Amino acid sequence: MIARLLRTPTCALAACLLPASALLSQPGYTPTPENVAARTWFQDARFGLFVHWGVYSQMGAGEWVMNNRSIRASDYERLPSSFNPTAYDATAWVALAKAAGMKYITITSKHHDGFAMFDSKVSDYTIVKRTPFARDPIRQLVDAAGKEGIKVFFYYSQLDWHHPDYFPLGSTGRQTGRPDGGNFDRYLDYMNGQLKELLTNYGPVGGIWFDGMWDKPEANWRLDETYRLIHQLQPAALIGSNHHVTPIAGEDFQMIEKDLPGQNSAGFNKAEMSTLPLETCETMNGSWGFDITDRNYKSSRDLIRYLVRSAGANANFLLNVGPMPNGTIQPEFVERLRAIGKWLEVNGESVYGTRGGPVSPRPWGVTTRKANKIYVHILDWMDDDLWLPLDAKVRRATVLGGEGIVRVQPGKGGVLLSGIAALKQDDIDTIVVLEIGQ
Ligand code: FHN
Repeated sequence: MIARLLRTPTCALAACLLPASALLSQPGYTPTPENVAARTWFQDARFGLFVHWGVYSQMGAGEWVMNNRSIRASDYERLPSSFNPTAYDATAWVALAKAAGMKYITITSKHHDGFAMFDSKVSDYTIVKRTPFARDPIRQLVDAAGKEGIKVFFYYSQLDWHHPDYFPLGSTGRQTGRPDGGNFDRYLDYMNGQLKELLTNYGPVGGIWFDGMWDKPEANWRLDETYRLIHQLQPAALIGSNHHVTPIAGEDFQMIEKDLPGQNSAGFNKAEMSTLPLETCETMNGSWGFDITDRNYKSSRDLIRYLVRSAGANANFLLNVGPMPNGTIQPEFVERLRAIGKWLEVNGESVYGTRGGPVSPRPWGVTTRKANKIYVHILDWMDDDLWLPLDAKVRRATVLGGEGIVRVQPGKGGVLLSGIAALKQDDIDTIVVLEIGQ
């Protein structure tokens, strides 16, 4: 936990230091009808795959290895020459995401190390030009995902530990040996050039998942220009930025990292939850990028319950894998993804297409809602009775994916569910479905 906080940038700093120019970016932004439709699709999707993959994967020490081991940019540039993921199979990645019940994939197109995992023509620091692999894995992923109806979002790091014009330096990447100088506006022109490529050359894009503004919160990131560019090229592409502050005009969804909405166990999720679509992201062990020593795997049970609690908080869950340098996803992750998919095959109607339910998240569990059904997810409850502060007429109560009789007694300001102990389907989630009506 402490290591995580030490390694995690002081994102909370951003909350008080973003310049007015950033906070007012794309002032007066009104989402187009296609963007509004994309937001609804995104909320209905509820579950996505996060992929952190880059030349850093070869080091087996996570995606921050360049910073954490103070690797000079000129030395780090040796890494691409040995990156040759011969076992990379985009079709297999997409099939695994589908088997997990995921509806979209968010992949790192460029992380903080500045290395483009796509065929960028505005840079010579790319997977096509610098590696023996010499192909565009993101093109392959987009093509495979398109065949299966899976949307692809691009993670893009505004923070860049390699580019000489990313200057003045921010709070990280200070030991990379870059010249003491550079033109930040020229860097932003380069960044916008790459974003134009991503939004022009890869078909319909689910959205752009920005990260890294927290590195230089006081800088003028010219966000209005970048957000306008994205929305002009693809109005339906959703913009989100992991800046850990209240969403800025022009953004279409709000992400939270390693916490459920409204919580702040990670120490940097201090921003108020907005009314934008929400998404929380989490790792399956403790690392985003491949870490060969990190065996701190979360159980399938805990990951499913995190998905349920996310949906109960009206948020999507973006669950991460860090593929190995050969292009395969480690078996511990595959096992968990398949287990989640199996659970969703039976219980998915209580997650997909739902919104947060009328009873706010509680220690015992959460509720989700879709049409005239309220799904009561009983996660941690030992009593036989459960009182729900619910202003609705319950016409019928059943158990999703199981038998058992649920007794429902209306009361003042709510309903009492009884007979819960006998309903226990498994130790993951007992879901009582309340059909409500006049
Ligand atoms: O520094 C990044 C980190 O490497 C990773 O990409 C996460 C994913 O949410 N975001 C930043 C840390 O907040």
